[in-house]
Order: sequence, then structure tokens, then C-alpha cells
Amino acid sequence: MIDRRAFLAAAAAATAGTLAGCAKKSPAKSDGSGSAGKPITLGFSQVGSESGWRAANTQSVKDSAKAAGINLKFSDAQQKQENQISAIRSYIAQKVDVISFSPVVVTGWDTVLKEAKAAGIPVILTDRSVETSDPSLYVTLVGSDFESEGERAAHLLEKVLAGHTGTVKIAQLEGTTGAAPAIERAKGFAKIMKASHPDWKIIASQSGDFTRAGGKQVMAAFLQAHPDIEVLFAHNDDMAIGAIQSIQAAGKAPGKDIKIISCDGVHDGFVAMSKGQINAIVECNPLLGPQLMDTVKTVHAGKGSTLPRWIKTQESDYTADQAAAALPSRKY
Ligand code: GYE
Repeated sequence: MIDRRAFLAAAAAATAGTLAGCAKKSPAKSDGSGSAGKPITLGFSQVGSESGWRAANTQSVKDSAKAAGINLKFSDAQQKQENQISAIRSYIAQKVDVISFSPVVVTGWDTVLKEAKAAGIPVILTDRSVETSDPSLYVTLVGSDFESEGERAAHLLEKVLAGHTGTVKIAQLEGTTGAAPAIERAKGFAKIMKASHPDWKIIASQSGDFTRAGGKQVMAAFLQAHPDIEVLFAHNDDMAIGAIQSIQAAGKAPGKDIKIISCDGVHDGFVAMSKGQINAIVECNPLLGPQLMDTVKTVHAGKGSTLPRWIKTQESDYTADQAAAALPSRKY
């Protein structure tokens, strides 16, 4: 479990020290330029290209770095932790000003983060969190509250099932094993089940790695083993879209015979929802670039200690009846 709040007190003090050190090393103006008017160089290690959410997030990071006058070094880790660690090491070797990454899984980062700290390069987490016993290893996290997204998914299911009594058989398509959004969305959903819905049963739960292909394959196996599934909770839209294909192939109607709740709110998710195939979506906003670039500038200017430990993203919930109206104004 990741208890970010537990870090807060110790972190404020520890982080202030670390960042003050970095700031002394390279004082900067807060307009995207460094001390001698040189642009800030940001090394960014992206998780991969697994989903529509990720594509929108990558575009947002690239566009906003450009708009902010920040020199971006970008790499795609293809969902492999070892690739992210190599990318971070290469940014350290290149002496970038700031490093940011979206950690594919939560554990196993301390060694490389200590290397960044020793080199005086501040690290900003984006999108996903890490588990570490040393809060001074990163400045802040810019991203969503995934546990609350899981809770919101359960509350959306309450709406979708309105009037239903008795047992509800639920299948869960989990995100990448060990990734913060997979762990925390499952946790938030389970929390509401435990508190309010003794009749809801998760009868199958497995990772589909946040991809369409994964969602399709795992859902086909679920349906073979459990033809009586009534609800699918997919940790992202892409897996839900893959699962829809398997549900149809099994001769069932997605959104009717099997109710579907997913997370993200990407364009294709909204299209499926406007057709009634997905019943409700918990929005998870991938457009983190502008906030990340502001944070990079603040940190590079030596003011990281003024930032909260977690800069949370604002999001909404949507049900199928709202999908068609919302679709034209969706930005990703
Ligand atoms: O929900 C999924 C993506 O970390 C919030 O990663 C992100 C998740 C998102 O692959 O589609």
C-alpha cells in the first residue's frame, strides 16, 4: 500500500534541504530558462505506448514543453522498468536539469533515485507514484488519485445497477501488475464493496496490462470460465474496448448483458459509451503537461519546498446518457 500522506511531515523538511542544494547549484529564472538564459533541460521517461490515455499524455508533455520553452529529452520505456532505469541513468549522465518519469510499477526505484539525488538532479514523478522509505528522493507527484477513482467506479456501478437486488457477479480487468493505478483502483473499488455491498462478488480478476489486446484476451478467458459474469470493471477504457470484442464474440451484448465501468475517458471510450456499450466512465485526465512544466520551473528555480507533495488532477464522472453530448468537447 502506498501511504503518501505518511510521507508528508518528514518529506517537507527533507525535500526542502535537497532542493535548496539543487537550487544553489543551478539558480534559474521561472520562465523556462536557466541561470544564463539557457533553457531548462528536462529528461522525461514515459511508461510506454500502451493506451489512448498514454498517447494523450505523451502529446501533452511534448506540446507543453515546447510552449514553455523547455528543452525536452523524451524516451519511451515500452512498459519495462529496466528501460526506465536506463533512461534515468542516461539523463543523469547527460546532466539534465530536472528528471521526470511516470513509473511503470511502484517498487524498485530507490537505487536510481539515490543516483539522481547524489548528482543534484531533482526528480518529479508524473502520473504514477512510487513506494520508497526515503521521501527526499522525489520532490512531488503530479497526477491523479487512483484510489478515489476506484471508489468513484463503485459509486458509478451503484447508479448503473439502480434497482437491482441480490448477488452481482463482477469480473475485474486489472492494469499492469504492480502499477499504482492497478493497485489503487482495485483497492478503492474493494473498499466501497466491503463497506456497502456484501452482495457484490468479484468472481474473476486478472491483469490485461492496460492494453486492448490484453483486455480482449483476458475477457475471452473469463467468459469461458464464468459465462455468468454480470459486470465488468476495467481499469482503463482500452481494456474495456478489447473486452467488448470478446463479449460480442460470445454472443452477448456489452452494456446490457454485461454492464461495463471503466476508467480514463479517452475518445474511443466515449464513443463506446455513446453506443451504450460502456455504461459509465471514471475520468482520469492525461493532460498533465502544463502542470508538469510549471512544476519543473518552480523546482528548477529552487522553490520546490513550496510545492505540495502531491499535485492532484481534477476529474469528473460520466454515465452513458451524458456521453453523446460530451463527446464533441472531449480534448483527448
Ligand atoms: O489509466 C491507463 C494507462 O497511469 C493513469 O496508464 C495511467 C494509466 C491509465 O495505460 O490507460
